[in-house]
Amino acid sequence: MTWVASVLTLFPGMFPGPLGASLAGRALTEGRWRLDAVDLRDFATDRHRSVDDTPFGGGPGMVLRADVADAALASVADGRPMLALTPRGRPLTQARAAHLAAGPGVVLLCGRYEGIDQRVIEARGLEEISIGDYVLSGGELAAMVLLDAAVRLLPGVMGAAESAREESFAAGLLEYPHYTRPAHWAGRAVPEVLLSGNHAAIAAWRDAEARAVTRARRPDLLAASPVASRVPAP
Ligand code: 9D3
Repeated sequence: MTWVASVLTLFPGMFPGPLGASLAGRALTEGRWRLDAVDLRDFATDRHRSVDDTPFGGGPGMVLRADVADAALASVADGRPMLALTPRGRPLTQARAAHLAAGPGVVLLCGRYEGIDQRVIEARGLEEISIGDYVLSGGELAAMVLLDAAVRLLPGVMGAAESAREESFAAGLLEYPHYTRPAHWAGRAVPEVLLSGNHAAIAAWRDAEARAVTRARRPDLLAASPVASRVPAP
């Protein structure tokens, strides 16, 4: 019943790390989810406790051994979805995070080295997930990103008002710009419409700003979203 995340890693000391602070950390303290960091090295079998080896076929770097990863996965497998954080995975999406949050939890295998032996990925049916097109030094920070995205969606973690507002924003536009006091700062004024008290005008201005920033920065979102591409009423 409690949502459980098991993270298989060579650096269990990295967890909970930043997840221990803020929203996810409070939820962890409140028992809304559990985090279980598992040391891959505990599943090594030789006297040097090796977890990696050189790639068959040659090439740079080292590969996480299938037998070690498999034994670690077997130690936690209980029907939860099993994912591997790797740079060659499908990009993480809000929809995937929401789907995982709706289930019993996750088992996350963190990549390190050049990669993970393909046979354990196939044998365990691991779903490979990336968090974007940039190079990290391992899967641990990516696992934390995935967990943060999922845990905030667990029942009782976000406030109800916040959740509802977010659902209405799932439409797929970037947000309009925000302003607070002071109304004048460093020679810069807040856009006048925001001080007008005219709520219809404010809503129209925010909508136009959201479309403009989305068109400039993320035209892909405009193309994908039915709401985003709708022409506003005159
Ligand atoms: C040139 C070969 N590199 C692939 C891009 C090798 C390589 C680099 C970095 C292999 C592993 C890693 C470590 N990265 C991750 O484990 C990782 C990751 C990432 O680097 N970017 C985005 N998402 C992720 S999820 C795991």
